[in-house]
Amino acid sequence: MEKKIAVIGGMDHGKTTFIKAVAAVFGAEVKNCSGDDLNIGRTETEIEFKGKKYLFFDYPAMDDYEENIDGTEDAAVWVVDSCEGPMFGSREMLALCIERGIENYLLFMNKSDLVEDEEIVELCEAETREVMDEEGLFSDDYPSVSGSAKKAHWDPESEWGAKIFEAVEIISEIA
Ligand SMILES: Nc1nc2c(ncn2[C@@H]2O[C@H](COP(=O)(O)OP(=O)(O)O)[C@@H](O)[C@H]2O)c(=O)[nH]1
Ligand SMILES: [Mg+2]
Repeated sequence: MEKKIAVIGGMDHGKTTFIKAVAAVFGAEVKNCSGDDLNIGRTETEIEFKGKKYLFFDYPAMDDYEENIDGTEDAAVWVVDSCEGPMFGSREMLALCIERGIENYLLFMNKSDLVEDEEIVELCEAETREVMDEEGLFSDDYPSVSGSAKKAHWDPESEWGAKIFEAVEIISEIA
């Protein structure tokens, strides 16, 4: 059975780029699935890893998540812009996932190519974990990877690509 991995996070924090990076690293196709008028622009890719299939997907807006997240997802990747931290709106998205029954989470601290001071990433991650705690998760239980979806998408063979690989490896362990 295919594992379903929701990619969540604030607008422009890099959800779709993360999916493109996963596709690039695993040599998979990216699909832009346009649905009906209410529900357009789902991006997805399906990869195979260690004999299992994983479907990564995101949507453009909170409404789409509201409509589609149903708890059958095996995990969620929370993509956070490392320059900004958890954006207003992403808390609601996390709360929705928790409420609908998603239990497994990976934090992906994105855009680390733009951050000069490593402390900023750490601060943003700490803020993100605070949101998780406030939403009732025990944030220490959840892994994180910091990387750059954009760089990995451009150059999947690079060290940035290796970070995406690491993220998928972790997902295969938690999902
Ligand atoms: N510098 C940099 N830009 C990124 C990175 N990931 C995404 N972006 C850019 O951020 C913008 C928003 O990305 P997108 O994936 O569409 O965000 P989404 O709204 O969360 O799906 C785009 O211009 C991306 O090229 C990254 O790791 N580094
Ligand atoms: Mg998107």
